[in-house]
Amino acid sequence: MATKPPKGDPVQDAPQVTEPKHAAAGLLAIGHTLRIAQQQMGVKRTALTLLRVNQKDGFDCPGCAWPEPDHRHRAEFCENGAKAVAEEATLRRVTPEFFAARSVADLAGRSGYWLGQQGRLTHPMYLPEGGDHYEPVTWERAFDIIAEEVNALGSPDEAVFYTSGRTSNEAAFLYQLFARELGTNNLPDCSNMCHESSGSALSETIGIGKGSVLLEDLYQADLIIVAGQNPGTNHPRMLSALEKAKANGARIISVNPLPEAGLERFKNPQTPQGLLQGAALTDLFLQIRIGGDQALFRLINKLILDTDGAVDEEFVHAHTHGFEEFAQAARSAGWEETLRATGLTRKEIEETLAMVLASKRTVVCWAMGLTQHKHSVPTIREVVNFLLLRGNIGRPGAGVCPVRGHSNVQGDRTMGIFERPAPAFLDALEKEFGFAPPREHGLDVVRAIRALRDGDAKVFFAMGGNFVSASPDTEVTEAAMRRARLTVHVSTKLNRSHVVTGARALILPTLGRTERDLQIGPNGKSTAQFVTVEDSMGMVHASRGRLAPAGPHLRSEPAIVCGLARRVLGDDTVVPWEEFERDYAAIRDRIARVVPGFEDFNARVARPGGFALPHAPRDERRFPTATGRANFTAAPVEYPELPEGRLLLQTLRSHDQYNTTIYGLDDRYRGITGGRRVVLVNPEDARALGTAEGAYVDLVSEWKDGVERRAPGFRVVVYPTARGCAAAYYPETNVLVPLDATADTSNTPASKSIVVRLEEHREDGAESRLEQSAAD
Ligand SMILES: Nc1nc2c(c(=O)[nH]1)N[C@H]1C(S)=C(S)[C@@H](COP(=O)(O)OP(=O)(O)OC[C@H]3O[C@@H](n4cnc5c(=O)[nH]c(N)nc54)[C@H](O)[C@@H]3O)O[C@H]1N2
Ligand SMILES: Nc1nc2c(c(=O)[nH]1)N[C@H]1C(S)=C(S)[C@@H](COP(=O)(O)OP(=O)(O)OC[C@H]3O[C@@H](n4cnc5c(=O)[nH]c(N)nc54)[C@H](O)[C@@H]3O)O[C@H]1N2
Ligand SMILES: [Mo]
Repeated sequence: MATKPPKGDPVQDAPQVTEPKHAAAGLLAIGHTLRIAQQQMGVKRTALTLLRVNQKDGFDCPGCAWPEPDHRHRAEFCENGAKAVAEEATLRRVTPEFFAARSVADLAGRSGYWLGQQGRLTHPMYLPEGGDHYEPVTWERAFDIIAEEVNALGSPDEAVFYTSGRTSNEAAFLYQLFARELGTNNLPDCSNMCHESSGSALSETIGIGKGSVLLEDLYQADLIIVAGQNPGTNHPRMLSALEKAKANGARIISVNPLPEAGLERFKNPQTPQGLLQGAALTDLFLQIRIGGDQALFRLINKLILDTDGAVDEEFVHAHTHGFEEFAQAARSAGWEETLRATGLTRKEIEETLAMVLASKRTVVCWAMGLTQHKHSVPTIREVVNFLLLRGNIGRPGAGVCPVRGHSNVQGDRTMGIFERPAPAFLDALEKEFGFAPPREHGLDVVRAIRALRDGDAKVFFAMGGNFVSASPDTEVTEAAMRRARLTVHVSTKLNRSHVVTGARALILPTLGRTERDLQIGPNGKSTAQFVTVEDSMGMVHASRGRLAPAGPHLRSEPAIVCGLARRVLGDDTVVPWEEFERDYAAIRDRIARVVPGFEDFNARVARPGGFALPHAPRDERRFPTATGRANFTAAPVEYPELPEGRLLLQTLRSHDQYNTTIYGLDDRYRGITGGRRVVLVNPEDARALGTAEGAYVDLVSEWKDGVERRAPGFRVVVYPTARGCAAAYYPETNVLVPLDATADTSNTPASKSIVVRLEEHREDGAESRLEQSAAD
């Protein structure tokens, strides 16, 4: 058994392991956070910046999409929000001299962590065809290059316009407007890899692809089920809301293959007693097998149906469709199969049922643990069935709560960043601007990769994000990008997508949330602009940065889209791009006329705290679906089949990362420090597979195409995860996710259920299967 770390990078690849923690802090864990922030920003900038996060006159935290309470705390941010802010407000810089000193090949050999730690991009940079170094270019020349390539395409559908979820509403609206005036719906976004399954399941069943609860509902709920989510790391401020709900008498069930520290105990750093003891959050922990959630909810639904008086007959009769068919399917759910699929005990499921039946107001929260499987859409539909059965949608304290990731990913969708736009949205766009937007559906993330791979798409443009690292099947994706004629990234920080390029490449540096955005008005005076965002609960509010920009050459995202559109479209445009660039209020006036719920946008967003978007199921129990009612659905139950001697691998986030941005090498709550190449394995599985704590293995994924996908040199960490289930960090493991392994309907990469085998890691590159132990 290999127990020496592989020769990789000694600083990054020698992880240390201690016991996992059982409690997490929500808001600011003071000492730790300030240290990280000060390393990047210095003392004064840290103080100035952090106090503005999520305040009514401040900027929206570039971390997660969790909403702000109406009565904000003076420090309304968490440790991980502070890290996100520090990453952006860092004083480190990536200048033309930096690029002159390092070839693209050199940079491509560095880790994503190293690239991100170099600092903020300061100049537009250009990699000419055949060149080996990026060189500085003017903005005008950069736009010329893009226009040259885009206008040489056989069809606008050979261009792809990706968006990551930090983009403001204003920038997103302009960006989709530009793509559609150019003539394409190729607008893939990070949501395709994230909550697309939630959107697909919810629009079909309740008529709107968004959550139906507000913060107030969580406070009023008497039962909150948190399934497939790790709020202690990814939505720390949610823990304060859960604590408040508990104080009001709510009970909490967490459904997760891993015991996650934040859900066990929460130490609220804002109260002295919280900091000392913390509050237990979870009343019942269901340590489910990966992918077992649909089976779990199906059986609970059957048990509800079997209990006299448990179904809200009045609601079902008045507001739903498809009950009979669903009930018939649910009644055939069996204990045995459910126990096998979930790995739970009969007693645990009976306890769950008792809590469900005792509840009058239930909320279900979920994130990537439910959305990134082959059967994610039917899983989330089953959650909807569960809530509908007891009338838990459209009344206070109850509903669906998909917890979004990126801080404005929900807003970007509302603004029309979608490859399959609704006809009504396109009609409104057409009416407002007077051009005919394309009607055929465009490419999502997975289809965009295929199009680039096959030479059907030739220009790739990204508004933020790190497409190469975030996407599945890294080798396929990288090869696909390298086939492009031109790749362009509007970015704040250096990342791998800048160094795995098409024949020509551009990096366009942009302002972040924390920075002042001045635009020169018609009178020649510069005026401070603000942007708006929508959080996970459909609240829209303003975000104003105050820091001086990272450099004088940075442009705002709206200004970049305007410059690009003017140059690419030339005289072929009916959109007043100059006006939009000068004054973002003019953009909001158009949004107000195109997007329902934004009437009188400028006036309403001027109110501190902003406003809530309408949500028919929540507000009036109206379900704008095809049937005009909330739809029960009756899909067959699915769960992953695991071949002998294999593990089901989920790829997740450590405490020290934001997606592909690595803040540091520790995963504090899970007791892992100093490295990321670890694989968490259940003790009995480790024994059965003939491996042990501290061994080094390769992860090899098995998929029906027979292609070998290997991630070498992972340290085994014996960890209390569910049987048969393993976990390792993304994006290091994206090489293992086959491009074609996606969720039905939503096409989201199934990055939470990859069948892998472990092989002993050999430095000479030879492969050898682990010996199966006698116990097996
Ligand atoms: N600090 C920080 N904050 C973030 C991010 C970040 O990277 N860092 N990313 C942001 C983004 S874009 C997003 S989408 C969110 C992601 O937020 P999460 O969804 O919390 O992120 P993951 O780390 O992917 O965690 C998935 C959770 O689901 C569990 N899980 C995995 N498979 C299953 C399953 O089959 N069933 C059940 N019931 N559970 C399962 C895992 O054990 C884990 O607890 O966070 C956002 N906020
Ligand atoms: N295996 C696996 N793969 C996954 C996931 C998983 O759980 N497992 N999760 C998926 C999910 S949920 C998501 S959301 C995607 C994330 O996919 P992306 O959103 O594409 O990736 P990020 O890492 O969030 O993007 C980071 C980059 O965004 C840029 N950036 C930061 N702030 C700004 C800004 O204000 N403006 C601009 N223009 N650029 C900015 C910086 O240059 C930074 O390097 O990854 C997905 N991929
Ligand atoms: Mo996400």
